[in-house]
Amino acid sequence: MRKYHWSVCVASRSCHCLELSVPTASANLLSSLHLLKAFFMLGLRRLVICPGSRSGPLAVAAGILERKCNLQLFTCIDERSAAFFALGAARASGTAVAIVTTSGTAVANLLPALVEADKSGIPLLILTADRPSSLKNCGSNQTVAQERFLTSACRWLGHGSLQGLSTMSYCAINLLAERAWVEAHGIPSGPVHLNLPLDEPLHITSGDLQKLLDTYRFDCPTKPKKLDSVNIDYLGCEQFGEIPCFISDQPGVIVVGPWRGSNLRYPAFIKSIVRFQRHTNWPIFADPLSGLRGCSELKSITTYDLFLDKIPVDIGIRQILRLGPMPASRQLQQWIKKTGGSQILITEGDTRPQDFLHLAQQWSGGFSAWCNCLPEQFWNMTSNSTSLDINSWLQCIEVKTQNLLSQNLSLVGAIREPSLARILENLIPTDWPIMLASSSPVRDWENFTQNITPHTVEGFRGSSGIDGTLSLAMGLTSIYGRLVLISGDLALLHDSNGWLWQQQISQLKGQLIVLVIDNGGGGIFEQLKIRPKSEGLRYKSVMDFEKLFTMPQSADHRILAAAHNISSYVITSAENIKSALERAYSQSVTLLYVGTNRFYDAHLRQEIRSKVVPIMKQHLP
Ligand SMILES: Cc1ncc(C[n+]2csc(CCOP(=O)(O)OP(=O)(O)O)c2C)c(N)n1
Ligand SMILES: [Mg+2]
Repeated sequence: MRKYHWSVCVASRSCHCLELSVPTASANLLSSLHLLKAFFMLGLRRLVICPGSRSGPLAVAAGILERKCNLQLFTCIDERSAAFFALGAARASGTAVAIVTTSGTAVANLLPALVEADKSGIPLLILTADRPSSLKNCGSNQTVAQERFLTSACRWLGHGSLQGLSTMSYCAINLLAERAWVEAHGIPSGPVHLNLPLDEPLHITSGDLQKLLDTYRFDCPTKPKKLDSVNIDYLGCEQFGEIPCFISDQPGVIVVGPWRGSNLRYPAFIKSIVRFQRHTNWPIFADPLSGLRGCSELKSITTYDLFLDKIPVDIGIRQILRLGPMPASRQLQQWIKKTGGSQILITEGDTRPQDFLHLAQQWSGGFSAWCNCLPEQFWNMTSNSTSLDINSWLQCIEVKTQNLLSQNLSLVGAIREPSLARILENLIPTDWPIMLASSSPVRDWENFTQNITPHTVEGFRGSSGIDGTLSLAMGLTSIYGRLVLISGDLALLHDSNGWLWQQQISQLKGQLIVLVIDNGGGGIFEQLKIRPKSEGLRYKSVMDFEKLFTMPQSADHRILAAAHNISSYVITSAENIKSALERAYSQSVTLLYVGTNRFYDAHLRQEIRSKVVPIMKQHLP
């Protein structure tokens, strides 16, 4: 076989340098190295490798960049978990994390995390190795239509030369990398898939690798190259069309959903909302994932899900400013629908339709930009006094409902799920970010917390899957350094492979506390209307609710954790929570196990809702 003169080609920046050359293992490695280096120059700092032979050149190239340029390299045998981990890390860092996989079903396993990344606007870079076109569609092993698997979730699909990456010029590789990076960090950000055919021979000998390492020139940039087309910190008024405006100084309300913008723009968002509320006196209904709860400069209403269905339809609200996606609360959704009025929905650059109620005029240029673009006369207008009255009235209900919660959610004795949210909120230090798994943990936090502490609260509700929970938490921990995950038993079990990350998190000196609420299956389903009213045998003949919905599992979370060398503590009463947390603060990855009764806790939630009724009667406007 003809030897490939890689050293000559490395020096050359010609677009034709490598065309028509015979592929060799060295050429595959050099092309892979060039591609990853191009991403590194654009700002890539973290990469997850899943094992495979076809992706070998990319893996070796990543290993070289780890040694030479401090690329942070993670490894994972399970592609689904790898993608969720990368998603968590990308969410916390605000920059794309790359995932390298081999061909075949490895690629299909990435889809769940990409669906979430797409919906919640988180950048990811998927690099999948494939066979060259000569081996496609002819029965070759592990060769599938992987270039199309991720289509529905990706901002952009690109590919290397169908003859193999090594046949591409460095110039073409640079262009491919730039395009992928720009598309992933566009507005909204999201996943990008590069399918990369690699021809054989794939694997360089250790002797050739040594030669390459001796001669290859590394220039690791400390600052990423700035691309004009990646402009994630600024949204302007112009490119999103006419600015919608409220027509008068009528009373309104601000509804804030989970934050889906760039991390860099968040401080400006907060400033704008403080300014807007001070000016209008409109009340704010803030989702826990909005980051606004506990913010001392804002007065948020947080118990809305408990009382909105009990207030009169017309309380004088004539307009609604909706920021970002709809909060999880069903009562709030119903209330917005009934209230109608003039509604403006502002997203942070996401132009995809977000108003499933079909009531709002959507503008996608970002809230800060919207405030800055509002006409002077809006800011000169004095606030409508009715707004102040409505706000004070709602604040009064908020205080009364919070008092009711304090009276009814015991902080001692047997642990009840709604109380747990309130206890944890007060015990977890504010420098420990919290991730709430989908299902009851996120809803209990929304409804039953006191919201006087400014925690960073994460949740992945783009598609509200219970999959990938533990891997997402591990990914967040890799950036934040510490995290408390609050998860249901099924959600944790769904992603039990996520425990495999503990070794790498420990090496990073990261700390993760996983608090699992084991209520013997999907407690959320207890709220379904189809749930038989009693557990009596009578209903068994109608329907086996446990078998069809809640699906309790017999696996023991503590034994699973122990198999991964993770210590666990069983919390048996509310008084134990503090000491269990304190023990966990000094460890790397810990499981705290809380057993609850989903049947009783579903009743407790209902009971609290019914106790809100008299409060509302006393405080009708
Ligand atoms: C991937 C995925 N599969 C199924 C569902 C539907 N689902 C929503 S909540 C839930 C049960 C969650 O149970 P658990 O984690 O124990 O939390 P709990 O409801 O008990 O609070 C299921 C299966 C989902 N959201 N995502
Ligand atoms: Mg459960």
